[in-house]
Amino acid sequence: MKEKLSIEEIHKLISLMREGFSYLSKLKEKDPVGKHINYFKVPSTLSESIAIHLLRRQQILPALSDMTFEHNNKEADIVAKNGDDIVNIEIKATAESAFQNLGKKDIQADYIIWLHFGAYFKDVEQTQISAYIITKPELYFKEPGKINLSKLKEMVSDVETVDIDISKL
Ligand SMILES: [Ca+2]
Repeated sequence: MKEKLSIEEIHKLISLMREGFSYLSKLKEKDPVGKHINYFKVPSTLSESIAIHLLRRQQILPALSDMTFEHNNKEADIVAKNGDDIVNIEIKATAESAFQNLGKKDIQADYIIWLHFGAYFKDVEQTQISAYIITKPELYFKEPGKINLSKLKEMVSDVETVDIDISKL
């Protein structure tokens, strides 16, 4: 099982990410060729750890409040259980370039939780991120493929959005 993060470790990793973004921003401005440097991806350990804390506190998917949540790397990123009831949850994360690959496993999951950080790592004043929750993604997506946030909102008209204040985690 993958190692996951405590709340304290989440905040530490976020502050390292912000340091990294700030350094890369400086390099990007230092010389015109700097613009070709890419920012880091959101580490999946970070997004999955944030998601499991939010699920356990019922800040997202409160309908699953009688279930326990575990990290898993076989069936889905997070598996919720209550007796024989099993719910598979896939976690996606994006920063500003809001592209994601939807795989077969994502489409077949019971839920996708998409954490959108936007400028969160660049802008140290920003405390909020958004969680988009897609119920039964197979109803909306037939084939695996690339997707961005605006396409998601267009295809999943009833996508549920929850604002998350990371500083209150
Ligand atoms: Ca994932």
